[in-house]
Amino acid sequence: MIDLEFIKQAPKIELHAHLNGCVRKETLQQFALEKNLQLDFSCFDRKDNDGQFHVFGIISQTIKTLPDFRRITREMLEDFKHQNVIYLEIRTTPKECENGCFTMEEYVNTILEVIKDHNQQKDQTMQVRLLLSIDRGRSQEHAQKVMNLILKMHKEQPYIVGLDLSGNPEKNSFQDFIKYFQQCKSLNIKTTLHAAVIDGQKVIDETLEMIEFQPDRVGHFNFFNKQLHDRIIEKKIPIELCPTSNFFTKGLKDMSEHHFKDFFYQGHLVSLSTDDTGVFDTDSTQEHQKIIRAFNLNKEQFKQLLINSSKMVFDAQLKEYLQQNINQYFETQQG
Ligand code: 6MZ
Repeated sequence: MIDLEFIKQAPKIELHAHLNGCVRKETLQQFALEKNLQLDFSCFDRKDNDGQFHVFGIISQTIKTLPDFRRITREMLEDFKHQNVIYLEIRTTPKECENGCFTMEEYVNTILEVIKDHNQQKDQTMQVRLLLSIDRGRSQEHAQKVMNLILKMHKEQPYIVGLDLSGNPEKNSFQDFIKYFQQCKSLNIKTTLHAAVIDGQKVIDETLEMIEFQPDRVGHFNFFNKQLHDRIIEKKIPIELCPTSNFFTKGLKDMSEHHFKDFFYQGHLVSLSTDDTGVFDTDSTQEHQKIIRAFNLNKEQFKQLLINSSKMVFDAQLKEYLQQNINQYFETQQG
């Protein structure tokens, strides 16, 4: 049995974490108090899909200014570093202030400044990269603005490494946004898509289209039939699993039902991430612990899982560094 401290100390990789979903609950409550907002935080106790999207409503009403965004980014980095994460990809939907007090570019630059300060510290053990998200629940106009931003920024900002499709899966469809992802592909900008988050025939059809598009990774992949399962393996598209989030979305009774088992043992690349530490009250250690416990993984399998995650990172230059760290940890700790 692998103990919790061994999992905590292990060099971990986090590939699927939404900035605003990772806000600390205390920080959110403090912001609400400072802004005199009377908000009902009880939806934090409901982890189902509806509950999650209520929480995001509260979050977006509460975290509003550039100093707020700066603070939550700083705290997010501290929290992941505290879990011995050595590579973190943050994703966020670019925001702008309704009355023009800041632009989307200023929003992204604020987050990038925190990331740069962090990455460039001497002897920094955790490297952070940024993905921009298109929110499928929002307009084409919004998506186009995100696209313009990534086109403008990705060359001079090497910490921006990809484009994500997220947001409420009931809204719109992949086809509404595919052109942006095709454009990224043609420019060698990495792509990841929230796929098969919820159940239903419409989602199955959409997921098939996503797989045929061949993004660099997909997120969640909660609901699939044999055709989708076999096709994603055939196409070798790695999956960002988020055990706690997936557990609630799928309504599982026990983590041993998690679809980790349908991919990991076949050698298909999967990684374990938090999705939204604030919403799901979790961290990278707990996500790994839950799967290790549920499937009784041994150290060799845990190491394989981390090595597989390192193969999925969007900043390819760091792969070797990450693998060295993982190998070294398991060599020195094997006992
Ligand atoms: C889909 C999700 C999500 O972008 O404001 N988000 N979208 N599925 C999920 N889980 C199953 N968890 C988070 O961070 C918050 C936003 O991330 C997306 C939602 O659009 C949410 O509003 P940012 O930093």
